[in-house]
Amino acid sequence: MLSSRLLTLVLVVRPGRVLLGMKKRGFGAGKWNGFGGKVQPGESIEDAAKRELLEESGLTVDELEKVGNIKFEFVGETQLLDVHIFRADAFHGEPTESDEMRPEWFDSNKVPFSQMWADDVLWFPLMFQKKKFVGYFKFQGDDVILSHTLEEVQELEEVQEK
Ligand code: 95F
Repeated sequence: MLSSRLLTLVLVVRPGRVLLGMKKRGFGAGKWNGFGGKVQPGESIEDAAKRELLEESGLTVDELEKVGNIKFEFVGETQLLDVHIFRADAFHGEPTESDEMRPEWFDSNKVPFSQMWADDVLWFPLMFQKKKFVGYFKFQGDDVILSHTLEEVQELEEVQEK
């Protein structure tokens, strides 16, 4: 029996560009990623996504588009990480470095996949095309994908938030 933990991930996109943050400490340190983190008890997933985006990048958004849901298993760990992925096409504020993240804009065709989680290269193209997707990745350590599934879907399913 594998319990799961809800996490959020937000990609801020401008025409031809994407904002990524260099994770400065903790889980995923040294990797570029979107902005996100843990959903707190009693908080909706979307509110958590907006909160973490603000805390880590200094940006606020009026609207987030749900784009994906990926469940990650790490061999030897008992918790499945259930990551809800959002895209923001508009925002307020200026990207600002936080304790957690150093933000930087990248051209969409120069995304630094070699310094990112190994799954990202597989689903960023879908995210850029505004396609919705669900997936499952089984990692061994932080860098090796043992197996995965990834499929485009018409609609993302509602989540039981508890
Ligand atoms: C991506 C991840 C992970 C992986 C780290 C934890 O916060 C949510 C995002 N996150 N993001 N793209 N891949 C393997 C670790 C679960």
